[in-house]
Amino acid sequence: MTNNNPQIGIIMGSDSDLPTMKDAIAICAEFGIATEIAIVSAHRTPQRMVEYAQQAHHRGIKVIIAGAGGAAHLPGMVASLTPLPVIGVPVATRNLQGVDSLYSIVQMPAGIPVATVAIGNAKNAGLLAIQILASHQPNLLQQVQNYRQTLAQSVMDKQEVLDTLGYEEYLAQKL
Ligand code: RP5
Repeated sequence: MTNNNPQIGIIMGSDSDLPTMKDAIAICAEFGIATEIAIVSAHRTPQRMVEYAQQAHHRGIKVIIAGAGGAAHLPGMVASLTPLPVIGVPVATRNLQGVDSLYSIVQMPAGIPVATVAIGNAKNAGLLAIQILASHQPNLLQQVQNYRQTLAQSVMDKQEVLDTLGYEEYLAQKL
């Protein structure tokens, strides 16, 4: 699935990462940002990974979001091959719950950074990519400000309900 003139590349090591990575795709769509989505495995398709990373900026991609689980070499290897900023998403794993993915992605050597989000938090990866684009796109910057206002408003709405119901009834309604 690829939109016209994508600015954000969203890649993942396996289709099994898609249930996690869909949150990055969705938030980019919410902001009207065109994305390019691809399965690129560091281990199963290493040559494809090299080509993707080396060519992305030539196609107009500005930020790459890379999700992977387990050994999770994809974000770091892509970062080593592209001048673009790379955001890594550690995907949760069955045996080690994604701690393995997190440690693998976050522990980059000096000189080749990967901005790593929390385990499974592809939405934040999407938001960070949007904010990187927004730093030089005033309209997008305003959208980010608006988004933050909706977050703040949702907290105030909850406070109002909490004040009205009291905590016990509030909890009962959430169950
Ligand atoms: C990694 O191995 C992928 O990113 C995925 O998280 C994990 C398991 O892949 P599958 O065996 O489900 O294809 O490379």
